[in-house]
Amino acid sequence: MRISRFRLSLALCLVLALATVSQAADITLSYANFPPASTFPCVQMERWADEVEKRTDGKVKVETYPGSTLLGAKNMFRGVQMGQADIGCISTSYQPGVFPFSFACNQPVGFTSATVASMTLWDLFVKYQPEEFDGVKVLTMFTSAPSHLMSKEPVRTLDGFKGLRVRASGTLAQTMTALDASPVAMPMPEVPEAVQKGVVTSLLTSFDVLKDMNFAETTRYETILNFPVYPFAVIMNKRAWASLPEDVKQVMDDMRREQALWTGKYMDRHVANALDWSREKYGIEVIELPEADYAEAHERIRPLVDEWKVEAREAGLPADKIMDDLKAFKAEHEKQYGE
Ligand code: 3IO
Repeated sequence: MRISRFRLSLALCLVLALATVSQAADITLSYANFPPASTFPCVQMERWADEVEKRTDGKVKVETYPGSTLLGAKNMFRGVQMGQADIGCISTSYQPGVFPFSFACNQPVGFTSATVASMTLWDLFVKYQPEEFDGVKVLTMFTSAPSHLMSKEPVRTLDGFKGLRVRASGTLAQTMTALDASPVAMPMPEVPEAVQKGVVTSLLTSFDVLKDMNFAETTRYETILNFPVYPFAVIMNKRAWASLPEDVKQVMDDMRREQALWTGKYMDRHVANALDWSREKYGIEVIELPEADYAEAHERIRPLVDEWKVEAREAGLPADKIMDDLKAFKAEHEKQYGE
């Protein structure tokens, strides 16, 4: 009796030990992100990490570093290329001139949702395999939702933009110059302090940050613009990618388009949530420009597409063809996912 009980517990120990061994991750990857954990680039990061762990049966563990704890906005690309992090998330607008291809989706082309813009960006990337990402492995791409003005003081007319000190990066900064405002470019994590100190009195991006970065408290006047989206890319160190077993690579490759779609859908839902939350908590005012002013604002930013084409051609890209494909993908995705 005593012996068999001893044997039983020994067998149990063995089973448990084996189970523990087979559950322990063989591969640990670090994933760096620049904005706070509450924001959509980090929400999609956690979703990706969880799914990869699940789909590899725990073989891969992803350690996430939100809030610039491993790499910041501006050293993200280089940091990943050098291997300081295995994976990183970049907002392509922070380095004008470095991502001429991705900037196609940063133009005023009339995206009305993050879902359509993200799928368009992804499909364009697959079709063109642009050399701006040659130094890394691209794991997914997505965009923010259309941009609007969030301001400490109400901006009710086109005239109200004159001299407005506004945070905007990439093409969004150019849109503000076109409206005679004074844009200041800076990565998202720097914006709360810049608003607090009065370096800028407003920002131009999608409404998710009203809630996720609590801008609803400081910038209570939101002017509807439907200006361009910001394109993002999730990149991986090439040596880290090459070292992965084939089945793990397959899991990650299979997730690339799906993750773009998941993120776009999450973003569109979340923008609606953030607006409701901000109305309720801080009584924000959502302002519509007079129809003629709204039309003129869009008229004034339209030439930016041609400016992009010049730059894209200088970078060796077939700009007209890319724009034609962008419009075709956009129309296709609007049909599938709605405008
Ligand atoms: C963004 C960037 C970081 C966190 C949340 C965000 N929501 C929209 C954006 C896009 C943007 O303004 C930027 O700087 O990339």
